[in-house]
Amino acid sequence: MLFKPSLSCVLLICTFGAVNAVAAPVYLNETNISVAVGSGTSSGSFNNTFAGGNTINKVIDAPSADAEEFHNQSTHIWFTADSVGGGLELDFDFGQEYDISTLHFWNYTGENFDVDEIDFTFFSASNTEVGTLEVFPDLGSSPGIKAQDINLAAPLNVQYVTAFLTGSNRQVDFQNIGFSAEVSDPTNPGTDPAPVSGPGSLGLLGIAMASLFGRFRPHRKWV
Ligand SMILES: [Ca+2]
Ligand SMILES: [Ca+2]
Repeated sequence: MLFKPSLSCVLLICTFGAVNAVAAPVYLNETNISVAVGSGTSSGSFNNTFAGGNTINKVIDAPSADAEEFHNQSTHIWFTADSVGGGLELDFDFGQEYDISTLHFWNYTGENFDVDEIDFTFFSASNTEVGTLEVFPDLGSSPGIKAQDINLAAPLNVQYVTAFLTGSNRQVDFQNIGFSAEVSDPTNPGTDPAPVSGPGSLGLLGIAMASLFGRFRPHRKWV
């Protein structure tokens, strides 16, 4: 027996596919976001950070979350605050709203220079503050520095991120900051749990399947 699924059934299955197609996190780096030194940066010195024509873009130049970097003047950022509590502010613009899931941080390998704390502030596309987080990263791996992956309980719908990096001894030295994130669902106000890949989309599939099989129920003839 041949069954013809209804149009609504086909549409629902397509919707399920589309919802899940946008669910894969992407790695954000210099190809899809921008970064600048923020005005909240304390008085201090950038040492050799910008020597040889280097720019702050080297904080987002890792080609992937798994990339390895070696510590040299072309790869790292080194800031020394004038006083304890001072630090470096970085302002990220994602270009559109994302739901961040993971922070990737390539720290310096020794306690005398590494980053000890990162204070994040998150903003929506309308530049409204939507949350803050404190992160205390580990020392970087040695000799090749690979990222520590930190699950970030960031708010949804984030376009702008401010990161304030400090060292307990005024030294702030690291290689890269990266984020893995999904493009936000434009219909989600940003205050609800993440809507993708969950019971909601499975529910749509369930409705579709019910619609499909509902059409195949044999017609019983009551006599
Ligand atoms: Ca770098
Ligand atoms: Ca330190």
